[in-house]
Amino acid sequence: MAFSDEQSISREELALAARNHGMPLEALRYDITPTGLHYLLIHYDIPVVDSAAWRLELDGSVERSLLLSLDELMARPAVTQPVTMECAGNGRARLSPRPISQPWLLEAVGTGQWTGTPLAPLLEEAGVGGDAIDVAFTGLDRGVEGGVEQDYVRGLAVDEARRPDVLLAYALNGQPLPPQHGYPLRLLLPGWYGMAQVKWLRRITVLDEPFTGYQNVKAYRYRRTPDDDEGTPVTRMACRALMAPPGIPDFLSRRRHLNVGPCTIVGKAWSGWAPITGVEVSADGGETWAEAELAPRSDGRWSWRGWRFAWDAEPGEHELCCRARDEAGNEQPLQAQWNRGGYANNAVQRVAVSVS
Ligand SMILES: Nc1nc2c(c(=O)[nH]1)N[C@H]1C(S)=C(S)[C@@H](COP(=O)(O)O)O[C@H]1N2
Ligand SMILES: [Mo]
Repeated sequence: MAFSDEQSISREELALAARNHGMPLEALRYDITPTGLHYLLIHYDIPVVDSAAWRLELDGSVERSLLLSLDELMARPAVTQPVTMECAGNGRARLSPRPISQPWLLEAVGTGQWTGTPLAPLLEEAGVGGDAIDVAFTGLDRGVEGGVEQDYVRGLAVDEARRPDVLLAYALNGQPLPPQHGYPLRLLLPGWYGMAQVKWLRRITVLDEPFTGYQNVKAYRYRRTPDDDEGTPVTRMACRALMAPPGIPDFLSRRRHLNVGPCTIVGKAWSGWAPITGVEVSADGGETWAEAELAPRSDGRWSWRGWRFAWDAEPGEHELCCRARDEAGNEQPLQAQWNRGGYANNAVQRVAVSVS
């Protein structure tokens, strides 16, 4: 992994950032992110898929392999659930030195209304062997990464793959998956960072040995020191709150301008580890904090939770911050914690506002 100590980003990073757009933070006002506003992350190219010819293979350490068409998958029991998804690299561009990769600031998140069929009954039908350890999910996309030519493949522990809320999703917000979100089928693993949610799925292989593919063993590991080569796997989403920046932006700097007086700050909060228990807001750069009001929990466990905060904006310069905590006792740090891949930087959001 290459690094940069510079603030300015390279042309390569700009090219990645233009392909893989974020969710504009004003879209935090929607409970369900409109499809075109959901963030995007695509390692290689978006495959063009003929759904009539496409099949999903389920094979490996099973009693009987399955070969399923899209119609057959759609004829199975369907579940629709709102799921918040975040890229593990969200916040990467705020680290120093900065890992050279997709340079996300804060916007690599979205909540889709996903429809699909549960994976567990399919694994049951195939008859997963008693010595199964991992399940590999292979996409149709192929590229070169870290000098290694590869299909996009992720491995997952078989017990995690059998969770009842894991879906093979074929629709987003009531429409067939758009090409960029994985048409015709993707894995949906609620609570985990995006890399696990394999798009353009073509094959599911049950393994009786640990999966050792690039995306699990080389990429997506927390390596906290320069000489830690093994690291630990990146899995669930760290807790985070984000606010929709209040007021109006300056075109270039994005600095916010706000009128004096009462202002309602709104945002969303989520954690892949445990339900959100609170969000705090600071109007003085993190010196003092006050509790925000959480919206009723109505959308199920895997959707972000709304929150609001009544602020009386006084004239002057302010730095607004928000931070979330969850039932497992996780709380967002004030300072970023560095790791080599630039994953899971959930340091608090800071929004500079001029009030007049
Ligand atoms: N086949 C495949 N699946 C993939 C990827 C990919 O490049 N290829 N990117 C992953 C990453 S890193 C993320 S963050 C999510 C992004 O999903 P979205 O673009 O639908 O938001 O997809 C994941 N699934
Ligand atoms: Mo990602």
